[in-house]
Amino acid sequence: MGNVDLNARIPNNVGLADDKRLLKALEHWLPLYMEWWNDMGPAGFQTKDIYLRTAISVEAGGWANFDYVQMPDYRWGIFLTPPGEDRTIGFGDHVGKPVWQEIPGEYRGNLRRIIVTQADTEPASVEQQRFLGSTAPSLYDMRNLFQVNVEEGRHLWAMVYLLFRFFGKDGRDEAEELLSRRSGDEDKPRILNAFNQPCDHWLSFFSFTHFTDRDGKFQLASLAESGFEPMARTCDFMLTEEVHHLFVGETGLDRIIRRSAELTMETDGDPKKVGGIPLDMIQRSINYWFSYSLDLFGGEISSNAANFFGEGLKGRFKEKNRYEDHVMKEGVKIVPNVRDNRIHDEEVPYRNAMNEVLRDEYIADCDRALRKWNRTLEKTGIENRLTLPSRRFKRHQGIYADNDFNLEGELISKEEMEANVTEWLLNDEDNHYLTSIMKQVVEPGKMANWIAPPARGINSQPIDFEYVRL
Ligand code: BYC
Ligand code: FE
Ligand code: FE
Repeated sequence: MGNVDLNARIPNNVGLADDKRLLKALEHWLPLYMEWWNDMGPAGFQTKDIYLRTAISVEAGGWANFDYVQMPDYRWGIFLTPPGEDRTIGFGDHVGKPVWQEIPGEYRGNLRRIIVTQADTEPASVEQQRFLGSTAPSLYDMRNLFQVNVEEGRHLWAMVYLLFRFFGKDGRDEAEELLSRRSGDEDKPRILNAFNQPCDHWLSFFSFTHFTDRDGKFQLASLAESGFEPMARTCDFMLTEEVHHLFVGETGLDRIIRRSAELTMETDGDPKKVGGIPLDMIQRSINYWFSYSLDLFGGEISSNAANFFGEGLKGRFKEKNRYEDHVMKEGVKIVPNVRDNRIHDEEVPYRNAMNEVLRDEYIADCDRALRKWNRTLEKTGIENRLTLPSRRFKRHQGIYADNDFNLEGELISKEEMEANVTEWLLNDEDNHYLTSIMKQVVEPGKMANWIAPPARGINSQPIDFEYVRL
């Protein structure tokens, strides 16, 4: 364990070579995965050389190698971070006992459900982003898109490894199902709602990688606390890749915001005249993807969440470092809820409010990024500012889903929502306009007019480096 076998057909540091049955099962799944990748992965660029990073080690400083790779030749591998020093369960009813190397029988169902849900999001996002290569605003951005795509593919491998290794026939069946569901499909949709929404232009792509991949950061971080050590260590390594996805989203939006502010001023408030993106459209995209991403944390009041915590399967964000009481059998959390058509504070047993505890952390992180974008706006001299909508706005899951709320989180009527929804959320007209301005830019270093250049290139390369050889 620990040493990375890079020459294996499936690169790994889990000793696959010594487990012939597992190796055989995964080698059987590999061509099915490749078939899915060819059908549903990035359309049109599979035979191009892309400047990609590949995981080659699990050491913090030296895990990545950068080189030109054709995507189907990407080395999708299975990497677990080495175990930490403290190998005891960090929270819940079993706190202090040794971590599990095998699955406790009574938690098999819940673990399977968590792993399958996590796994399902990875190929879903690749499907959602499938056609974006052909409208990339620069080679730099195109490369980043494909980097995210191959790594989401690897995240699927990370979860499928757990399914094959620990769930026998059920795991094999789930692994096949993961390749047969399709984002947005009426009959076989992906499991979670945000992963069935269209992402057909780059404003949505950057909003998605900012807001939706950020759910991934928080979910993976809570799973990295798990008492089931193989899952914890897999999720821990996934987080190292996630950093780049979040960077792509946050800086991508920042670059659009900067450019939109410049164009707004140059055109006396109508950046559409020169193919730019109006700031209110960016705000609608933020509202849209933020509210869908809030849904991904599950219900505010959830017995599932209480069980996952009590059983030691899913902790809080940075459970070990940030909290003192790791059992939380007592205590409540105040959750505003609707009763008699008014919002009242409700006391919820703390464990049942675990989804909301994690959502709080997520919102704080989104707020931090928002402040940064507003500093960008400030620097351009424009007066406009961006905001995050209330956590109650336009929810499809949880206790707020049955009512309508405005951006400030106040209860409103259905009619009021209907009258305002095109002003508040990315709408058909926006999507139509956005797809119309997005034309592929392929000259190294050049950017589409609607986005500012990045501050620097990838892996110390210049911005005009040939990130994709077309
Ligand atoms: N859409 O008790 P509740 C990522 C269902 S993203 C549809 O409120 P729970 C990535 C729920 O399944 C990270 N259905 O929620 C990002 C349940 O259904 P059943 C993904 C939903 O279970 C970008 C019912 O509602 N990882 O990695 O406490 C690119 C009541 O459930 C939704 C994980 O999610 C929804 N949004 O929490 C690539 C981690 N929300 O049983 C990758 C694993 C809830 O009534 N998952 N439902 O049929 C979990 O920990 C939990 O399943 C959830 C839900 C937090 C998602
Ligand atoms: Fe992922
Ligand atoms: Fe991601």
